[in-house]
Amino acid sequence: MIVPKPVKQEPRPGAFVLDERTSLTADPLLSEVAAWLRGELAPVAGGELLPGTGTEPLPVTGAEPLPGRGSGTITLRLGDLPPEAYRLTVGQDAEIVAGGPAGAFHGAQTLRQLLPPAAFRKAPAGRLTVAGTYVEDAPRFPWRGCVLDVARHFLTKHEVLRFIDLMALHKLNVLHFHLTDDQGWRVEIRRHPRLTEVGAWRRESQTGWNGAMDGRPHGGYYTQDDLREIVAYAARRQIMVVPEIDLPGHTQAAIAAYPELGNLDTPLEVRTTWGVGVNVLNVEDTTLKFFEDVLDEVLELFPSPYIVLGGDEVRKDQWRASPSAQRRIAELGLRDEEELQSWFIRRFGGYLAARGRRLVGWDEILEGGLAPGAVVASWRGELGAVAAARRGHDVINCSNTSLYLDYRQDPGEQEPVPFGTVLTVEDVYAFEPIPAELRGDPAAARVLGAQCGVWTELIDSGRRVDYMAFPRLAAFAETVWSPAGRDLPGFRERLAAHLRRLDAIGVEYRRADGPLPWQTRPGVPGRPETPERWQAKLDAWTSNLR
Ligand code: TNX
Repeated sequence: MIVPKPVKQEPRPGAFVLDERTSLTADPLLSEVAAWLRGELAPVAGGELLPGTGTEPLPVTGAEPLPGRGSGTITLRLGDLPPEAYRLTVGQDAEIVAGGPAGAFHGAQTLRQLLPPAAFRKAPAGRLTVAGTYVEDAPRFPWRGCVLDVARHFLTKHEVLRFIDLMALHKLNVLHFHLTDDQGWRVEIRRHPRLTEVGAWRRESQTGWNGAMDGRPHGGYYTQDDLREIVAYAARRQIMVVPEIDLPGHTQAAIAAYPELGNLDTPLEVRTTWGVGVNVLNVEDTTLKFFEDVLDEVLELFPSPYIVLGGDEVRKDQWRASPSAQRRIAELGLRDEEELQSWFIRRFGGYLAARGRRLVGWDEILEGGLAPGAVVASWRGELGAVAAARRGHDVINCSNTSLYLDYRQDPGEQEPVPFGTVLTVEDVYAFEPIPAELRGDPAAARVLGAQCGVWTELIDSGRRVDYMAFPRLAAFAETVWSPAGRDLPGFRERLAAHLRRLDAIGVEYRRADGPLPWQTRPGVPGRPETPERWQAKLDAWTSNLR
């Protein structure tokens, strides 16, 4: 009943019992994984899981091990496997053989899931037994991500760390950290302190589609120490944190802090409403330099080989009206504002490349041509993924029609204020990371994997993140980790067992049988999209990718 489903699992004789005298021995190269596993299991076992004394691991599947004798050993070993692959054998003892730390970590997560749900509590739970079993496992895709939008609604550092733990439980390995947007700037930049002094706070927030506002200030940001901690915490859990600094649109919070970055004479406030904004960066040299300063600090904080610079939903109204943008277009011999955006992104792509990093951008960066080596995060359906892969770019499939977890999970009235269309847990489970059009095409190899998205316009707290992300994130995890092909009845069974784990952790996932605590607020009508209207909108958005 492991989620995501492993490649192979079969029963074995014997049983392993976690008790206060269980020991844990690891290859020195796996000592961090061992320390992490000790940290998770020690409070439950009631012991310290000290290393065993012998250097030779105990035989795992002895002829007739006594079932449930207890005080066995957990062993983590390196073996000749790919880095993320592992083999787990459970009998009197438990042994994980892995290609590297990532594989050992995933194997350790599987071992935790094999234990009863009480293993996910933080207090001694008596003797916990695992029936003998053998698991062989490795991920289908190397990029198994989740976008976490902390710009629209701030999540405390503590909530982010908890979310990282939940991602790791599901064997996801990329946190795409959406740190900046119109509604908030969440990363401390020493050189430009007003970005957080001013840009991290807004007066109030829009609560629905009729323009209702909540009348309460909202905000917060992460200090550089917080971010270093988040990155290290994630790394220990085999998760790469990829930061996003969204440019040149989605920048009203930065412009509110430093009006000289924008195109207007009048000051702006940090944006309080949702939707694609009209305020974008200007293209002055000083603005480019400003964001190079910002990125200098961002690169220091985030060692990931990838940096996301957004590029999505850039409205061109202000550039059309701006003499300096028009001058830039003329100087560079560009055709229009679309090409100006493309130039802007290429320029920062060059900045990143010179520093050994790769640019990731949303699929709009394909418009007007893109530097080779850039990675496309395709979100408007799947056309961007197909186009990018065929043009030789690596692709991350973030299809909104399958993976946007801000969309409601049921058409019913009891759901939170709707955003977009309906996306049930079954819809997410049915997602296939390789777009249909690419099947059988060598360009399919360009699809590195996929990402689900927790966009937080209407997700205003950590509790609501739980409700929207779970259990759909578990379904997503199977689409990127488990072998191709779907088995919905099997998934339903695994999920039922998995929900007991989420219960033990204290995750407030959406329960099919209620209670549903997130009522649509009275007086805040939703704007549910009909499937037809939604499709029409998607077609319009992506017409230039066909
Ligand atoms: C589109 S994904 C956006 C986000 C919104 C999201 C809401 C992307 C590149 N742009 O800014 O939060 O839809 O579903």
